[in-house]
Amino acid sequence: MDSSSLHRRQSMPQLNLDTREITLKIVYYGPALSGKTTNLQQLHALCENQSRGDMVTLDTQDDRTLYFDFLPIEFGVDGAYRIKLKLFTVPGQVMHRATRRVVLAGADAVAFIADSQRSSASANAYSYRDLESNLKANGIRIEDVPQVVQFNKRDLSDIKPLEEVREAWKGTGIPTVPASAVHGDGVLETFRVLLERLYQDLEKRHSFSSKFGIAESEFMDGVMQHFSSTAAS
Ligand SMILES: Nc1nc2c(ncn2[C@@H]2O[C@H](COP(=O)(O)OP(=O)(O)OP(=O)(O)O)[C@@H](O)[C@H]2O)c(=O)[nH]1
Ligand SMILES: [Mg+2]
Repeated sequence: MDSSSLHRRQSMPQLNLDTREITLKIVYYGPALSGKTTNLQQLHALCENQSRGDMVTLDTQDDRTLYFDFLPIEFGVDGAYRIKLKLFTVPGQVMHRATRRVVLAGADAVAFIADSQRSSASANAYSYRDLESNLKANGIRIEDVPQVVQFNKRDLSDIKPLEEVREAWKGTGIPTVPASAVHGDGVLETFRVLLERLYQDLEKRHSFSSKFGIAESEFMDGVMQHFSSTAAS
């Protein structure tokens, strides 16, 4: 592969002007047991019924993802266009590297779910390097992908202080969001921050607002209105 192809994103987001359909693939990546599946389950619970499809989980053993989870979300905005979001999780266990690469292919944005516990620092770092090398194998530079880093499991003890987390990521320009996904905290915020990044990327690469006539605030409101901030009981 020549270096110029590395500078381009391998696959384009599906922006169909004729049908006015926007299909975006979002992948939740991170080390084993960091809470990726939990994030998708919570988003499923927070999304209104008529916009969400069934969450598909393929496949599990002792609650560990073996292949991936998939959550489709789809809705129209102002009767003018449709947004289809395809949310995936990768399996975090080290041995599933090849599966992660396949699931990652064509991702328009990545939410990296880190485990805040101090004991997980090296697993987080390993997984982020694994993300970088899997993107590279797909012809994509990690700095070209819209990202958010979630520091999950803030409810546990012996976690990295947020100042330390923020300091460590400051230089990258990638936003960090604290979360306790199992309690639903920070899940929607992570998703929102990632979508903002994704919109800005679409704007930069595809002049999104002039093609589709959608400003960032309209896009964000259009998406977020389909989610409630607390899960219905
Ligand atoms: N205490 C605590 N536990 C959490 C939190 N989020 C997830 N968990 C738990 O952590 C375990 C693993 O969560 P999963 O969502 O299955 O993790 P995963 O990242 O999908 O793991 P793999 O599929 O193996 O990659 C489960 O028992 C969750 O309930 C959290 O914020 N706090
Ligand atoms: Mg999982």
